[in-house]
Amino acid sequence: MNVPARMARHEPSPEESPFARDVIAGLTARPKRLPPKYFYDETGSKLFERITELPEYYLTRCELAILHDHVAEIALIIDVKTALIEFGSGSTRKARILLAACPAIEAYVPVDISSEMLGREAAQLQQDHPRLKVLAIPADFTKPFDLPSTISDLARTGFFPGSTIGNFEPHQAAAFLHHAARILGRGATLIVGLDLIKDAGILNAAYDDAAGVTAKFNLNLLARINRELGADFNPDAFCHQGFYNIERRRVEMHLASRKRQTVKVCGRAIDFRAGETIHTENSYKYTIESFGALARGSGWSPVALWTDPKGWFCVQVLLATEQVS
Ligand code: AVJ
Repeated sequence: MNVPARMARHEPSPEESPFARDVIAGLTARPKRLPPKYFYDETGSKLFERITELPEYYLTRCELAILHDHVAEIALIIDVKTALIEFGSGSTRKARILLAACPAIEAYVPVDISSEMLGREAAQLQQDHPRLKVLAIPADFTKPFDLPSTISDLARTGFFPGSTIGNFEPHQAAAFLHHAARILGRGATLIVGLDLIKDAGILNAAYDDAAGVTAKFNLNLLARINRELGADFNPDAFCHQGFYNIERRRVEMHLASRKRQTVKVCGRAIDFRAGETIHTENSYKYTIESFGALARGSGWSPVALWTDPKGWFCVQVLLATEQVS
Protein backbone atom coordinates (compact mmCIF):
# COMPACT_ATOMS: atom_id res chain seq x y z
CA MET A 1 0.00 0.00 0.00
CA ASN A 2 1.23 3.50 -0.86
CA VAL A 3 1.35 5.86 2.08
CA PRO A 4 1.67 9.58 1.29
CA ALA A 5 4.93 10.99 2.70
CA ARG A 6 3.07 13.60 4.77
CA MET A 7 1.03 10.90 6.52
CA ALA A 8 4.10 8.82 7.15
CA ARG A 9 5.72 11.71 9.03
CA HIS A 10 2.73 11.96 11.35
CA GLU A 11 2.62 8.24 11.98
CA PRO A 12 6.08 7.14 13.07
CA SER A 13 6.69 3.44 12.71
CA PRO A 14 7.19 1.65 16.02
CA GLU A 15 10.91 1.33 15.26
CA GLU A 16 11.35 5.10 15.10
CA SER A 17 11.31 6.13 18.75
CA PRO A 18 11.32 4.37 22.12
CA PHE A 19 8.06 6.22 22.87
CA ALA A 20 6.34 4.82 19.73
CA ARG A 21 7.70 1.34 20.47
CA ASP A 22 6.52 1.38 24.09
CA VAL A 23 3.08 2.75 23.15
CA ILE A 24 2.50 0.07 20.50
CA ALA A 25 3.76 -2.68 22.78
CA GLY A 26 1.53 -1.46 25.64
CA LEU A 27 -1.63 -0.97 23.61
CA THR A 28 -1.34 -4.36 21.90
CA ALA A 29 -0.75 -6.13 25.24
CA ARG A 30 -3.57 -7.75 27.28
CA PRO A 31 -4.49 -6.00 29.53
CA LYS A 32 -3.49 -2.73 27.84
CA ARG A 33 -0.89 -0.62 29.60
CA LEU A 34 1.33 2.44 29.14
CA PRO A 35 4.56 3.28 31.03
CA PRO A 36 4.09 6.13 33.56
CA LYS A 37 7.40 7.75 32.62
CA TYR A 38 5.64 9.20 29.56
CA PHE A 39 3.33 11.35 31.70
CA TYR A 40 6.06 13.96 31.92
CA ASP A 41 6.01 16.00 28.74
CA GLU A 42 5.82 19.80 29.12
CA THR A 43 2.08 19.75 29.95
CA GLY A 44 2.35 16.65 32.14
CA SER A 45 5.24 18.07 34.17
CA LYS A 46 3.19 21.21 34.85
CA LEU A 47 0.13 19.15 35.80
CA PHE A 48 2.25 17.09 38.17
CA GLU A 49 3.46 20.30 39.86
CA ARG A 50 -0.22 21.21 40.36
CA ILE A 51 -0.90 17.74 41.83
CA THR A 52 1.79 18.34 44.44
CA GLU A 53 -0.19 21.38 45.64
CA LEU A 54 -3.56 19.60 45.93
CA PRO A 55 -5.04 19.32 49.43
CA GLU A 56 -5.49 15.54 48.94
CA TYR A 57 -1.96 14.86 47.63
CA TYR A 58 -0.09 14.70 50.94
CA LEU A 59 3.09 13.04 49.60
CA THR A 60 5.08 16.14 48.60
CA ARG A 61 4.13 18.15 51.68
CA CYS A 62 5.04 15.27 54.01
CA GLU A 63 8.39 14.69 52.32
CA LEU A 64 9.30 18.39 52.31
CA ALA A 65 8.49 18.54 56.03
CA ILE A 66 10.67 15.49 56.75
CA LEU A 67 13.58 16.95 54.78
CA HIS A 68 13.26 20.34 56.51
CA ASP A 69 13.07 18.77 59.95
CA HIS A 70 15.98 16.36 59.52
CA VAL A 71 18.36 17.98 57.06
CA ALA A 72 20.90 18.69 59.83
CA GLU A 73 21.08 14.94 60.53
CA ILE A 74 21.42 14.25 56.79
CA ALA A 75 24.28 16.77 56.67
CA LEU A 76 26.08 14.80 59.41
CA ILE A 77 25.80 11.62 57.32
CA ILE A 78 27.00 13.20 54.07
CA ASP A 79 30.03 14.94 55.51
CA VAL A 80 32.72 14.42 52.84
CA LYS A 81 32.92 16.28 49.52
CA THR A 82 30.20 14.72 47.45
CA ALA A 83 28.15 14.91 44.27
CA LEU A 84 24.38 14.79 44.73
CA ILE A 85 22.88 12.70 41.92
CA GLU A 86 19.11 13.05 41.69
CA PHE A 87 17.16 10.39 39.80
CA GLY A 88 14.08 11.78 38.01
CA SER A 89 14.48 15.27 39.41
CA GLY A 90 11.57 17.29 37.96
CA SER A 91 11.60 20.32 40.24
CA THR A 92 14.77 21.11 42.26
CA ARG A 93 12.73 22.08 45.31
CA LYS A 94 13.80 19.11 47.45
CA ALA A 95 17.44 19.20 46.35
CA ARG A 96 17.54 22.87 47.38
CA ILE A 97 16.77 21.88 50.98
CA LEU A 98 19.79 19.55 51.00
CA LEU A 99 22.03 22.07 49.21
CA ALA A 100 21.21 24.79 51.74
CA ALA A 101 22.24 22.65 54.70
CA CYS A 102 24.94 20.30 53.37
CA PRO A 103 28.19 22.15 52.59
CA ALA A 104 29.77 18.82 51.52
CA ILE A 105 27.72 18.86 48.30
CA GLU A 106 30.02 20.28 45.60
CA ALA A 107 28.20 19.07 42.51
CA TYR A 108 24.54 18.52 41.65
CA VAL A 109 23.71 16.04 38.88
CA PRO A 110 19.98 15.92 38.07
CA VAL A 111 19.02 13.06 35.73
CA ASP A 112 15.61 13.43 34.10
CA ILE A 113 13.70 12.23 31.04
CA SER A 114 11.82 15.56 30.80
CA SER A 115 14.62 17.58 29.18
CA GLU A 116 12.84 20.96 28.90
CA MET A 117 12.06 21.15 32.60
CA LEU A 118 15.52 19.76 33.45
CA GLY A 119 17.30 22.50 31.48
CA ARG A 120 15.22 25.30 33.01
CA GLU A 121 15.49 24.03 36.57
CA ALA A 122 19.25 23.36 36.32
CA ALA A 123 19.93 26.84 34.87
CA GLN A 124 17.95 28.50 37.66
CA LEU A 125 19.69 26.44 40.33
CA GLN A 126 23.11 27.30 38.87
CA GLN A 127 22.22 31.02 39.13
CA ASP A 128 21.23 30.61 42.76
CA HIS A 129 24.32 28.52 43.63
CA PRO A 130 27.14 30.00 41.52
CA ARG A 131 29.90 27.88 43.10
CA LEU A 132 28.05 24.56 42.75
CA LYS A 133 28.91 22.36 39.75
CA VAL A 134 25.51 21.75 38.10
CA LEU A 135 25.69 18.95 35.52
CA ALA A 136 22.26 18.04 34.12
CA ILE A 137 21.90 14.67 32.37
CA PRO A 138 18.83 14.38 30.10
CA ALA A 139 18.30 10.62 30.33
CA ASP A 140 15.93 7.86 31.34
CA PHE A 141 17.41 7.00 34.72
CA THR A 142 16.07 3.44 34.56
CA LYS A 143 18.59 2.79 31.77
CA PRO A 144 22.38 2.73 32.26
CA PHE A 145 24.01 6.17 31.95
CA ASP A 146 27.49 7.52 32.67
CA LEU A 147 28.27 10.03 35.39
CA PRO A 148 30.29 13.06 34.21
CA SER A 149 34.05 12.52 34.65
CA THR A 150 34.29 15.95 36.33
CA ILE A 151 32.83 14.46 39.52
CA SER A 152 35.21 11.49 39.68
CA ASP A 153 37.06 12.99 42.66
CA LEU A 154 33.88 13.31 44.73
CA ALA A 155 31.95 10.83 46.86
CA ARG A 156 28.45 10.03 45.58
CA THR A 157 25.10 10.65 47.20
CA GLY A 158 22.07 9.44 45.29
CA PHE A 159 18.76 11.21 45.84
CA PHE A 160 15.53 9.49 44.85
CA PRO A 161 12.67 11.41 46.48
CA GLY A 162 8.96 11.62 45.77
CA SER A 163 8.15 7.91 46.11
CA THR A 164 9.11 7.56 42.46
CA ILE A 165 10.50 4.15 43.44
CA GLY A 166 6.84 3.18 43.98
CA ASN A 167 6.32 3.27 40.21
CA PHE A 168 8.43 0.13 39.88
CA GLU A 169 7.21 -3.39 40.43
CA PRO A 170 8.99 -4.62 43.60
CA HIS A 171 11.40 -6.75 41.51
CA GLN A 172 12.13 -3.73 39.30
CA ALA A 173 12.70 -1.61 42.42
CA ALA A 174 15.27 -4.20 43.52
CA ALA A 175 16.91 -4.09 40.08
CA PHE A 176 16.95 -0.28 40.21
CA LEU A 177 18.63 -0.31 43.65
CA HIS A 178 21.32 -2.68 42.32
CA HIS A 179 21.74 -0.45 39.24
CA ALA A 180 22.02 2.66 41.47
CA ALA A 181 24.66 0.91 43.61
CA ARG A 182 26.65 0.18 40.43
CA ILE A 183 26.34 3.72 39.04
CA LEU A 184 27.10 5.43 42.37
CA GLY A 185 29.85 2.99 43.34
CA ARG A 186 31.57 1.87 46.50
CA GLY A 187 30.77 3.75 49.69
CA ALA A 188 27.82 5.62 48.17
CA THR A 189 24.83 6.93 50.08
CA LEU A 190 21.26 6.89 48.76
CA ILE A 191 18.46 9.03 50.16
CA VAL A 192 15.06 7.57 49.17
CA GLY A 193 11.52 8.84 49.73
CA LEU A 194 8.74 6.28 49.96
CA ASP A 195 5.04 6.42 50.54
CA LEU A 196 3.76 4.24 53.37
CA ILE A 197 0.74 1.93 53.51
CA LYS A 198 -2.21 3.73 55.06
CA ASP A 199 -5.99 3.97 55.10
CA ALA A 200 -7.42 3.31 51.62
CA GLY A 201 -9.66 6.39 51.80
CA ILE A 202 -6.67 8.72 52.09
CA LEU A 203 -4.90 6.99 49.18
CA ASN A 204 -8.01 7.01 46.98
CA ALA A 205 -8.49 10.75 47.53
CA ALA A 206 -4.81 11.47 46.81
CA TYR A 207 -5.06 9.82 43.37
CA ASP A 208 -8.59 10.90 42.45
CA ASP A 209 -8.76 14.50 43.65
CA ALA A 210 -11.94 16.59 43.77
CA ALA A 211 -10.58 19.26 41.38
CA GLY A 212 -9.81 16.63 38.74
CA VAL A 213 -6.16 17.56 38.27
CA THR A 214 -5.01 13.93 38.51
CA ALA A 215 -7.62 13.03 35.88
CA LYS A 216 -6.18 15.72 33.58
CA PHE A 217 -2.66 14.43 34.25
CA ASN A 218 -3.69 10.86 33.38
CA LEU A 219 -5.67 11.89 30.27
CA ASN A 220 -2.79 14.07 29.02
CA LEU A 221 -1.00 10.83 28.16
CA LEU A 222 -3.57 10.25 25.38
CA ALA A 223 -3.22 13.86 24.18
CA ARG A 224 0.56 13.40 24.14
CA ILE A 225 0.25 10.24 22.03
CA ASN A 226 -1.96 12.22 19.63
CA ARG A 227 0.52 15.11 19.49
CA GLU A 228 3.71 13.13 19.13
CA LEU A 229 2.62 9.97 17.36
CA GLY A 230 -0.28 11.32 15.28
CA ALA A 231 -2.86 9.09 16.97
CA ASP A 232 -6.58 9.95 17.06
CA PHE A 233 -7.56 9.33 20.70
CA ASN A 234 -10.59 11.32 21.82
CA PRO A 235 -9.63 11.98 25.48
CA ASP A 236 -13.30 12.74 26.26
CA ALA A 237 -14.13 9.13 25.40
CA PHE A 238 -11.95 7.90 28.32
CA CYS A 239 -12.25 8.44 32.05
CA HIS A 240 -9.71 8.55 34.84
CA GLN A 241 -9.57 5.88 37.55
CA GLY A 242 -7.23 6.06 40.57
CA PHE A 243 -7.70 3.69 43.53
CA TYR A 244 -5.82 1.71 46.15
CA ASN A 245 -5.55 -2.04 45.49
CA ILE A 246 -5.23 -3.34 49.05
CA GLU A 247 -4.08 -6.89 48.18
CA ARG A 248 -1.28 -5.65 45.94
CA ARG A 249 -0.34 -2.71 48.16
CA ARG A 250 -0.42 -0.27 45.27
CA VAL A 251 -2.43 2.60 43.88
CA GLU A 252 -3.45 1.86 40.30
CA MET A 253 -4.28 4.44 37.69
CA HIS A 254 -6.23 3.50 34.60
CA LEU A 255 -7.90 5.18 31.64
CA ALA A 256 -11.24 3.49 31.03
CA SER A 257 -12.92 3.57 27.63
CA ARG A 258 -16.40 5.05 27.99
CA LYS A 259 -17.65 3.07 24.98
CA ARG A 260 -16.69 0.52 22.37
CA GLN A 261 -14.29 2.32 20.02
CA THR A 262 -11.33 1.95 17.67
CA VAL A 263 -8.34 4.30 17.83
CA LYS A 264 -5.60 4.66 15.25
CA VAL A 265 -2.07 4.70 16.65
CA CYS A 266 1.05 4.56 14.43
CA GLY A 267 -1.03 3.17 11.58
CA ARG A 268 -2.54 0.42 13.74
CA ALA A 269 -6.18 0.07 14.71
CA ILE A 270 -6.52 -0.45 18.47
CA ASP A 271 -9.95 -1.73 19.59
CA PHE A 272 -11.47 -0.96 22.98
CA ARG A 273 -14.43 -2.66 24.60
CA ALA A 274 -16.76 -0.43 26.63
CA GLY A 275 -15.17 -0.20 30.09
CA GLU A 276 -11.84 -1.65 28.99
CA THR A 277 -8.91 0.12 30.64
CA ILE A 278 -5.36 1.12 29.87
CA HIS A 279 -3.31 0.61 33.04
CA THR A 280 -1.15 3.74 33.19
CA GLU A 281 0.53 3.65 36.60
CA ASN A 282 1.23 1.66 39.72
CA SER A 283 2.32 3.48 42.83
CA TYR A 284 3.48 0.85 45.33
CA LYS A 285 3.19 1.57 49.03
CA TYR A 286 5.66 0.11 51.53
CA THR A 287 6.08 -0.37 55.24
CA ILE A 288 9.37 0.72 56.79
CA GLU A 289 10.19 -2.98 57.27
CA SER A 290 9.22 -4.14 53.77
CA PHE A 291 11.30 -1.40 52.18
CA GLY A 292 14.25 -2.06 54.50
CA ALA A 293 14.18 -5.74 53.48
CA LEU A 294 14.06 -4.79 49.79
CA ALA A 295 17.05 -2.44 50.23
CA ARG A 296 19.10 -5.01 52.18
CA GLY A 297 18.49 -7.54 49.42
CA SER A 298 19.61 -5.05 46.76
CA GLY A 299 23.06 -3.87 47.84
CA TRP A 300 22.14 -1.31 50.50
CA SER A 301 21.96 -1.04 54.31
CA PRO A 302 19.44 1.31 55.91
CA VAL A 303 21.29 3.66 58.30
CA ALA A 304 18.66 6.26 59.18
CA LEU A 305 14.98 6.93 58.58
CA TRP A 306 12.36 9.49 59.47
CA THR A 307 8.63 9.82 58.97
CA ASP A 308 6.27 12.79 59.22
CA PRO A 309 4.24 13.07 62.45
CA LYS A 310 1.27 11.19 60.91
CA GLY A 311 3.54 8.36 59.73
CA TRP A 312 2.34 8.70 56.13
CA PHE A 313 5.66 9.14 54.31
CA CYS A 314 9.22 8.03 55.01
CA VAL A 315 12.70 9.18 54.03
CA GLN A 316 15.39 6.50 54.38
CA VAL A 317 19.16 6.87 54.11
CA LEU A 318 20.93 3.80 52.72
CA LEU A 319 24.64 2.99 52.51
CA ALA A 320 26.01 0.84 49.69
CA THR A 321 27.18 -2.46 51.10
CA GLU A 322 30.75 -3.27 50.10
CA GLN A 323 30.10 -5.87 47.45
CA VAL A 324 28.83 -4.28 44.23
CA SER A 325 27.88 -6.89 41.66
C1 AVJ B 1 5.73 11.00 41.10
C2 AVJ B 1 5.38 8.71 40.73
C3 AVJ B 1 5.54 9.49 42.91
O1 AVJ B 1 2.89 7.88 42.28
O2 AVJ B 1 2.35 9.50 43.58
C4 AVJ B 1 0.77 11.44 41.26
C5 AVJ B 1 2.89 10.27 40.39
N1 AVJ B 1 0.52 9.89 39.83
N2 AVJ B 1 -0.53 11.31 41.03
C6 AVJ B 1 2.87 9.07 42.56
C7 AVJ B 1 1.44 10.54 40.50
C8 AVJ B 1 -0.69 10.38 40.16
C9 AVJ B 1 3.58 10.10 41.69
N3 AVJ B 1 5.04 9.81 41.58
